[in-house]
Amino acid sequence: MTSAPPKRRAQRIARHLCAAASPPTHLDFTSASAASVTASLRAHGYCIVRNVLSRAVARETHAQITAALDRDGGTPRGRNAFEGFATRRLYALFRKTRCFDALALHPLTTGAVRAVLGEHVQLNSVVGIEIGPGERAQGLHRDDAKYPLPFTGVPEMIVNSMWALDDFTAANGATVVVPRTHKPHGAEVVGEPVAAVMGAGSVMYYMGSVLHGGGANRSATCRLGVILEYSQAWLRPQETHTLAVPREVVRALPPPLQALLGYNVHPPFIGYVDGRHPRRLLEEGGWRGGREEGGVT
Ligand SMILES: O=C(O)CCC(=O)C(=O)O
Repeated sequence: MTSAPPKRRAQRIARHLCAAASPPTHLDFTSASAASVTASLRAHGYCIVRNVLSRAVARETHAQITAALDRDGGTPRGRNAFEGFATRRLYALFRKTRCFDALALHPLTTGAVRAVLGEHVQLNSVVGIEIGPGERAQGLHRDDAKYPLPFTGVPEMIVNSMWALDDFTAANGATVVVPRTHKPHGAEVVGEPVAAVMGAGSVMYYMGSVLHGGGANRSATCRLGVILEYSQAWLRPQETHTLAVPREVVRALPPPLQALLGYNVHPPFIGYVDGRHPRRLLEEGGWRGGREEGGVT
């Protein structure tokens, strides 16, 4: 038996060492932590955490999102190839259902999001996505490309999470992601796309700068998932939650969720309303209350 030429052997060993040192792309919820998700996100641009929700909770959540999609005559399909002509999208999700209130504050998510983006974050887009049979693959894109900012020299602005409420398979439209196309790697690194195959109740976290897209649905059934996209609180969010979700609904939500929905101030004063902290709008008589010194209160 002849051994491989030294250069090829060295390359093989380097690849092996690299893989051994690299954090796993897939974690189990029972052993995952915000730190392990963050390490995987930084290394690969994405990370799948299995079984964040039990099958029973995933089923119940699926039923509630589907009910919201079907309400009021039903949500129409997409208007363009990006939304998907065979896809239904549930926008203004926090006006239409309460089933993601606690999940938006899940400590695994908020821990990883804040580790990447910093303390001051908000919900950017929140969308239920039901990809129907026959849907074509969505174009690969970067979530942060919606902002007219250069790829380099700007910090990571978005961390997204895709909550699978059906089993995601390569046939039914599992999200497709291209590993290691996130910052600081950049456009020059073109890897092989992989399908984010995962069971219902699992979550894929992914950087706003990683290439990805909804997969083609070649199966006979729909694929339902919900994206909770978080961003730096200094950005204008994709959906204007302060208008999409009525104030009387927001008043009943936990304060950390109110903050994620836009009732926050990014230091020193981005987001004030008439010079006051926007959470004052949610307080009984708060708007007319005293005017504290030293910042937006
Ligand atoms: O539905 C998916 O799997 C991903 C959708 C997506 O990336 C988007 O609509 O921006």
